[in-house]
Amino acid sequence: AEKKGRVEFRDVTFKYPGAEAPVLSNISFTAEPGKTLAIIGSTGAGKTTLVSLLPRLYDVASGDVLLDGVPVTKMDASEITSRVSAVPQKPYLFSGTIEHNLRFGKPDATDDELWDALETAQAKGFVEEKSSGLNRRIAQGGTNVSGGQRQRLSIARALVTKPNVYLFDDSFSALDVATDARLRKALKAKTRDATVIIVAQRVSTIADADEILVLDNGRIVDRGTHDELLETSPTYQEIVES
Ligand code: DGT
Ligand code: MG
Repeated sequence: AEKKGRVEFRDVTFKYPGAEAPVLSNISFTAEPGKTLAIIGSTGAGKTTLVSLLPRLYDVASGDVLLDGVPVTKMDASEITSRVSAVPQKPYLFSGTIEHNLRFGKPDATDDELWDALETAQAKGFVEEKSSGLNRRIAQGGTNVSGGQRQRLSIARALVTKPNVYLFDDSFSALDVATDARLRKALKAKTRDATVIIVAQRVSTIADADEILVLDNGRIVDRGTHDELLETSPTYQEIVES
């Protein structure tokens, strides 16, 4: 069967409700199953806004966002949620147990699936270190868990649902470089058939992506692989040097 999870943006322009100027203009790209698409750009460039359009946190003003050829505006929320897992830039945890947090997108997941996701997300040791394990309580807002652990639990939660598309919005920035590398290696093995879209700040996080979009001021100013962009994109070079 054909792999599912092809994401296509067709000439997308987007304005926040009530705002005057668009924060995204004429965005077009395709992300394919089995591949990793990365988005990089300075703060305020529009990266989070861009990835919020696929799960329909907002709807586009003009253009189309398509999932396997179908505009997301024609899909219902439960279909999108089951097919697209987004790890937000500010991950949220509910007050409740770790298990409750991990099962959020897939209530019938087995314990093995939870541990497998935790292992991939480099969060297994953190959960094992207390005897309460999966029953460990997370305080409201996840305040008894560090930022990096919140990110990893949020990544594990996304893995549990086994979606066609993963969106990682700056999900690796709170991790040290070694953990970041280990996590992405494990992730790659687990998401082989899925479409992976990664928003990143660090070039090292995305250097091996199949395609990188350089976003500046709401526009894609350059695109290519890491090696191509090093040659062709002054904006990318600036990010590399920063
Ligand atoms: P980051 O996370 O700091 O690297 O920045 P990006 O690239 O994720 O930028 P983004 O998409 O959060 O913001 C793009 C522009 O949109 C920026 O000028 C701020 C504005 N913006 C973001 N969220 C909202 C919102 O909820 N309402 C309005 N009116 N503007 C917003
Ligand atoms: Mg952002």
